[in-house]
Amino acid sequence: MRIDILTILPKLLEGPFSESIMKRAQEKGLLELYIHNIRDYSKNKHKKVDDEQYGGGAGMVMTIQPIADLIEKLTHERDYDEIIFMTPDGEILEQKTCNELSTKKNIIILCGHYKGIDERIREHLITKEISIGSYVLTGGELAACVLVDSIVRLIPGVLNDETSALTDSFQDNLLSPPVYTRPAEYNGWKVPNVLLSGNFKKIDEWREQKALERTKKRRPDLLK
Ligand code: 6GU
Repeated sequence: MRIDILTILPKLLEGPFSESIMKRAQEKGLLELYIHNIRDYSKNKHKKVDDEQYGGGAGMVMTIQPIADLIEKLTHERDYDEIIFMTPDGEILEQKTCNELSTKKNIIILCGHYKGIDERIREHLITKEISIGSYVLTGGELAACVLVDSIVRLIPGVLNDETSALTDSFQDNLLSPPVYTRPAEYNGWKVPNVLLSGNFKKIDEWREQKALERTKKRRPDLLK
């Protein structure tokens, strides 16, 4: 899978993808990630990427030209399945969308900033708008990191069996059951006996029941 991220703050994105599983996905050739600096495409003599909004009002707006030129350059080189804009007024990201996006070949992710971007970019160039929750971030970069991480870990071969995405919370609309490791007792805090029993049928039943209990208590909305 190829992901192109368009940003005015490329440094914010480089760190998270240079470590651990995201780094390994790239080394294994399962993810091709390109981070583009929108400013590099500005034809303005001061490399400006924003301007005052028409009609007046506080806050700068990202201009069309550098973003449109960059998107046009990319779409001439290959076909993209989605051109996504990260914005707090987009559709809230759910596992279902992560699953769908993980099957795509090429996607572009545009990170918004300032008051927003010129509406005509959204109207004419964007195919999907995503928010990562009902709160406001200073820009779309951290949200883009969340989105990419949630997609890439679903690409076959990215996770090993131990960390397999199949047993994730949310994949079956259930939260995960509690987990324990050695020692069996710490400060008088005990691991549930059933997990030490060696009876795997009982253990599976216990885990299922705990997952259901936890979901009912914490996220009843998932059971609807
Ligand atoms: Cl995608 N962008 C910004 N700026 N804030 C957000 C968001 C995105 N998702 C939640 N809050």
